[in-house]
Amino acid sequence: MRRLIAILLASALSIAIGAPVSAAGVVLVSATAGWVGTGIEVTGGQTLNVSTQGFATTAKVPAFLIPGSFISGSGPAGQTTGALCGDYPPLAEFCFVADAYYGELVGRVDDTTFAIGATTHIVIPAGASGELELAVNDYSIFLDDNNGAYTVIFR
Ligand SMILES: [Ca+2]
Repeated sequence: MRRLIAILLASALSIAIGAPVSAAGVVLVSATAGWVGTGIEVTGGQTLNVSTQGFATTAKVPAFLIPGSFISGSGPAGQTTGALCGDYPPLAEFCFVADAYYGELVGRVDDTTFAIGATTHIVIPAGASGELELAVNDYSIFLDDNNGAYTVIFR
Protein backbone atom coordinates (compact mmCIF):
# COMPACT_ATOMS: atom_id res chain seq x y z
CA MET A 1 0.00 0.00 0.00
CA ARG A 2 2.81 2.42 0.87
CA ARG A 3 4.43 1.58 -2.45
CA LEU A 4 1.19 2.36 -4.31
CA ILE A 5 0.88 5.71 -2.53
CA ALA A 6 4.48 6.50 -3.41
CA ILE A 7 3.82 5.72 -7.06
CA LEU A 8 0.68 7.86 -7.07
CA LEU A 9 2.54 10.74 -5.44
CA ALA A 10 5.38 10.43 -7.91
CA SER A 11 3.03 10.45 -10.89
CA ALA A 12 1.10 13.43 -9.50
CA LEU A 13 4.39 15.26 -8.99
CA SER A 14 5.57 14.52 -12.54
CA ILE A 15 2.27 15.80 -13.92
CA ALA A 16 2.66 19.01 -11.91
CA ILE A 17 6.27 19.49 -13.06
CA GLY A 18 5.42 18.64 -16.66
CA ALA A 19 2.44 20.98 -16.80
CA PRO A 20 2.90 23.71 -19.40
CA VAL A 21 3.38 27.29 -18.30
CA SER A 22 0.36 29.49 -18.89
CA ALA A 23 1.34 30.63 -22.39
CA ALA A 24 2.42 27.26 -23.80
CA GLY A 25 0.29 25.46 -26.33
CA VAL A 26 -0.75 25.23 -29.93
CA VAL A 27 -3.59 27.25 -31.45
CA LEU A 28 -5.07 26.52 -34.86
CA VAL A 29 -6.34 29.67 -36.57
CA SER A 30 -8.65 28.69 -39.42
CA ALA A 31 -9.18 31.27 -42.16
CA THR A 32 -12.94 30.71 -41.92
CA ALA A 33 -13.18 30.99 -38.14
CA GLY A 34 -12.85 34.72 -37.55
CA TRP A 35 -11.41 35.51 -34.13
CA VAL A 36 -10.08 32.43 -32.36
CA GLY A 37 -9.53 32.52 -28.60
CA THR A 38 -6.15 31.32 -27.35
CA GLY A 39 -7.14 30.95 -23.69
CA ILE A 40 -4.08 33.06 -22.86
CA GLU A 41 -4.64 36.11 -20.66
CA VAL A 42 -2.26 38.93 -21.52
CA THR A 43 -1.50 42.52 -20.57
CA GLY A 44 0.03 45.40 -22.51
CA GLY A 45 3.77 45.25 -23.05
CA GLN A 46 3.94 41.50 -22.55
CA THR A 47 5.88 39.49 -25.14
CA LEU A 48 4.88 35.95 -26.09
CA ASN A 49 7.41 33.72 -27.83
CA VAL A 50 5.82 31.87 -30.75
CA SER A 51 6.42 30.16 -34.03
CA THR A 52 3.89 30.40 -36.84
CA GLN A 53 3.27 28.25 -39.88
CA GLY A 54 0.62 27.32 -42.41
CA PHE A 55 -1.01 28.61 -45.57
CA ALA A 56 -4.34 30.36 -45.94
CA THR A 57 -6.35 31.88 -48.75
CA THR A 58 -8.81 34.75 -48.36
CA ALA A 59 -10.51 34.40 -51.74
CA LYS A 60 -11.10 31.74 -54.33
CA VAL A 61 -7.96 30.58 -56.06
CA PRO A 62 -7.31 31.05 -58.93
CA ALA A 63 -10.17 33.51 -59.42
CA PHE A 64 -8.04 36.28 -57.97
CA LEU A 65 -4.67 34.72 -58.66
CA ILE A 66 -2.87 37.56 -60.39
CA PRO A 67 0.81 37.04 -59.61
CA GLY A 68 2.46 40.12 -58.22
CA SER A 69 -0.73 42.00 -57.54
CA PHE A 70 -3.33 39.84 -55.84
CA ILE A 71 -2.32 36.36 -54.89
CA SER A 72 -5.15 35.34 -52.53
CA GLY A 73 -2.95 33.03 -50.49
CA SER A 74 -0.01 33.32 -48.12
CA GLY A 75 1.61 32.26 -44.91
CA PRO A 76 1.17 34.18 -41.63
CA ALA A 77 3.00 37.22 -43.08
CA GLY A 78 -0.04 37.86 -45.27
CA GLN A 79 -0.34 38.76 -48.93
CA THR A 80 2.45 41.30 -48.79
CA THR A 81 2.49 42.02 -52.50
CA GLY A 82 -1.11 43.19 -52.36
CA ALA A 83 -3.02 45.99 -50.72
CA LEU A 84 -3.81 46.42 -47.05
CA CYS A 85 -7.26 45.23 -46.05
CA GLY A 86 -8.40 48.75 -45.27
CA ASP A 87 -7.26 50.21 -48.58
CA TYR A 88 -10.72 49.68 -50.10
CA PRO A 89 -12.82 52.21 -48.15
CA PRO A 90 -16.32 50.73 -48.74
CA LEU A 91 -15.32 47.52 -46.94
CA ALA A 92 -12.60 48.79 -44.59
CA GLU A 93 -14.89 48.72 -41.56
CA PHE A 94 -15.24 44.95 -41.97
CA CYS A 95 -11.49 44.24 -41.79
CA PHE A 96 -10.35 42.48 -38.66
CA VAL A 97 -7.32 44.78 -38.85
CA ALA A 98 -7.51 47.53 -41.50
CA ASP A 99 -3.78 48.34 -41.54
CA ALA A 100 -2.71 44.73 -42.07
CA TYR A 101 -2.42 42.66 -45.24
CA TYR A 102 -5.08 40.23 -46.35
CA GLY A 103 -4.22 36.87 -44.87
CA GLU A 104 -1.89 38.33 -42.26
CA LEU A 105 -1.97 36.79 -38.81
CA VAL A 106 -3.60 39.43 -36.62
CA GLY A 107 -4.42 39.73 -32.94
CA ARG A 108 -7.06 41.22 -30.68
CA VAL A 109 -7.06 41.84 -26.94
CA ASP A 110 -10.34 43.28 -25.68
CA ASP A 111 -11.04 46.04 -28.26
CA THR A 112 -7.41 46.52 -29.33
CA THR A 113 -6.52 44.94 -32.67
CA PHE A 114 -3.03 44.70 -34.14
CA ALA A 115 -1.00 43.11 -36.92
CA ILE A 116 1.24 40.17 -36.02
CA GLY A 117 2.48 38.58 -39.24
CA ALA A 118 5.14 35.87 -39.38
CA THR A 119 7.01 36.53 -36.17
CA THR A 120 8.80 34.79 -33.33
CA HIS A 121 7.30 37.03 -30.68
CA ILE A 122 3.92 38.69 -30.23
CA VAL A 123 4.11 42.02 -28.41
CA ILE A 124 0.85 42.96 -26.71
CA PRO A 125 -0.04 46.63 -27.31
CA ALA A 126 0.19 48.98 -24.33
CA GLY A 127 -3.04 49.35 -22.38
CA ALA A 128 -4.58 46.12 -23.66
CA SER A 129 -5.66 43.50 -21.14
CA GLY A 130 -7.62 40.28 -21.58
CA GLU A 131 -7.61 37.10 -23.65
CA LEU A 132 -5.43 37.08 -26.74
CA GLU A 133 -7.46 36.23 -29.85
CA LEU A 134 -6.02 35.50 -33.29
CA ALA A 135 -7.42 35.64 -36.82
CA VAL A 136 -6.46 35.39 -40.47
CA ASN A 137 -7.02 38.97 -41.64
CA ASP A 138 -9.91 39.46 -44.06
CA TYR A 139 -13.34 41.06 -44.22
CA SER A 140 -15.45 39.53 -41.44
CA ILE A 141 -18.40 39.29 -43.86
CA PHE A 142 -16.45 37.36 -46.52
CA LEU A 143 -15.00 34.34 -44.73
CA ASP A 144 -16.95 31.70 -46.68
CA ASP A 145 -14.53 31.75 -49.62
CA ASN A 146 -11.48 31.32 -47.37
CA ASN A 147 -9.43 28.18 -46.92
CA GLY A 148 -6.51 26.90 -44.88
CA ALA A 149 -5.23 27.78 -41.44
CA TYR A 150 -2.22 28.92 -39.46
CA THR A 151 -0.73 27.07 -36.56
CA VAL A 152 0.61 29.26 -33.78
CA ILE A 153 2.85 27.51 -31.27
CA PHE A 154 3.34 29.32 -27.95
CA ARG A 155 6.65 28.47 -26.30
CA1 LIG B 1 -12.64 36.08 -48.08
